[in-house]
Amino acid sequence: MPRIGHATASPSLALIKYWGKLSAKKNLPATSSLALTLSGLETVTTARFAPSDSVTVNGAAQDMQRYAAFLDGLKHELGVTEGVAVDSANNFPTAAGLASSSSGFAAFAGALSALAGRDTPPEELSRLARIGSGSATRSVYGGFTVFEAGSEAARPLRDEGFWPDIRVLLCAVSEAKKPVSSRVAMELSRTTSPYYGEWLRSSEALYREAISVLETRDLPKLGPLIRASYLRMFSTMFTSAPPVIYWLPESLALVKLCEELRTQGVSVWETMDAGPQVKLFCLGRDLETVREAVEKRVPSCRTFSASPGGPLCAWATENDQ
Ligand code: 2P0
Repeated sequence: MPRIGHATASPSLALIKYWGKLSAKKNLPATSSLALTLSGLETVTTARFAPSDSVTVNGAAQDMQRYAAFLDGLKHELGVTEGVAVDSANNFPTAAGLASSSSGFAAFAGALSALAGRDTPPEELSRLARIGSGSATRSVYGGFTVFEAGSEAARPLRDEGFWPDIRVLLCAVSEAKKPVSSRVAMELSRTTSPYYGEWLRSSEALYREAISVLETRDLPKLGPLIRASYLRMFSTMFTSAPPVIYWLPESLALVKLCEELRTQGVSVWETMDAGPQVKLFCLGRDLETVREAVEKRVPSCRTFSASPGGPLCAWATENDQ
């Protein structure tokens, strides 16, 4: 059996959001999401056999409670009976709302599969990654992906070559770890927000329309759907008890900046996830204009640009290569 399993995966940024679960135990999504896998941001993971199970992220030992159900299920499916040491590193801020759990759990599943000497098909890796994190199902694939309500795995929709000119500018306004995990926040939305039912209903309509508009690669048409999805998702957080407010003043400053840029003819459309960071969709020709405007408006903000990224990659070696 090979000694080291390796995997790399990139984060999955949702245009149309997954927010809420049909089953917490099976981690099945209550809404259908449409997402883009991002190049340039990457999780690199290695897995080795060890006397007992351990996980590190960027060198820091993790609380095994968060990983126990995922790791036990994964080992069972892959036929691994030994302990495993899994070490993961991100080249971007972790647990701050830049979707590190999507690439992290996808790469985790890939590295363990490689360690077990398995050539697990992507649809199976996507299903296995789901128990770690819903969005990780999508990070198994490159380009545009979908993860439909009630399904056990994501599927690829269009590969990374489909819309080469689309860009994402990730604007990290704070690198602090988020105060409430997305798992806890989405459960609060489900159980306490009076708007949750309407979110589910209207999200499905947005998803269908976005899938159809994506085919045109027309950003001014897709942008309003991207915006509606994140704002409706946040409406359920703002109206839960207690309310979950991830936004910072700098987040709102960037939302307003996008409004201004659009009035000046720049097609830039923001989205946000479970954190204060703002992610901007634009075309390659507008990227530097948008970046300059962001850095001028919020000088403390760190920006990262991304294009459509490729799928998870997993392999095994006999030693550290
Ligand atoms: C998404 N997010 O579609 C949505 C939008 C954040 C906001 O999926 O509970 O780590 O582990 O399945 O996937 C982030 O939550 O949640 C997420 P779990 P996950 O990208």
